[in-house]
Amino acid sequence: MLKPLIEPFSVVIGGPTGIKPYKVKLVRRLSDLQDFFYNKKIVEEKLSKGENPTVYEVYEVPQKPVSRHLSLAATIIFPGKVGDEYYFTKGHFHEKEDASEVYIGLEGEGIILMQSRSGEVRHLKIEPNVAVYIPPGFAHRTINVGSSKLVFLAIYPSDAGHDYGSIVETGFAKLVLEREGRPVVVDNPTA
Ligand code: M6P
Ligand code: ZN
Repeated sequence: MLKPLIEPFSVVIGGPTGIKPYKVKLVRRLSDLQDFFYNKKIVEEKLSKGENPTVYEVYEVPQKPVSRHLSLAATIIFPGKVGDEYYFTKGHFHEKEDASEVYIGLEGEGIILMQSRSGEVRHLKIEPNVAVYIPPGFAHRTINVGSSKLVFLAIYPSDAGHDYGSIVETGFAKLVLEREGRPVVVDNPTA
């Protein structure tokens, strides 16, 4: 039987939301990321002073969560740090283990940290004119290592799902920290 047709559409890339139009907006503030930054003391201090900055925003055009669809999302990570650790996305494994993803850099400079279930770590640069392929089985976190916002487009199977629990439990084996004004990838002492 023929599957019902989905209407083709396009989005415009650029502007304050990364893509336009979008369907869903997510805002992740420092309080949402309390369990993810390695220096929890600094996070607590900031929050207790009433500081709760937006770390990143996601503008999505999701499709029905079935395997024949791809979803689009633009992510904007603002520049900033918690102590010496640059702002980042939570990072996730896909619930559907065979789901891959493509990131395309639009603005700013960042690092994509990838880690397999068995602890193998890879990292690649993301910046304008760079597309990064994230193979199945790698958790992925994006870190803004620049002084302006980092914007990237993500394209992923709509039924990929997000598993954040494993990241909270074990942490990424590497951290991206500022040392003498430059980003360095170091071992995570708490992982
Ligand atoms: C990209 C995609 C989204 C993801 C977002 C933020 O746009 O990978 O699926 O939600 O980045 O990343 P996270 O969900 O790890 O916070
Ligand atoms: Zn993903």
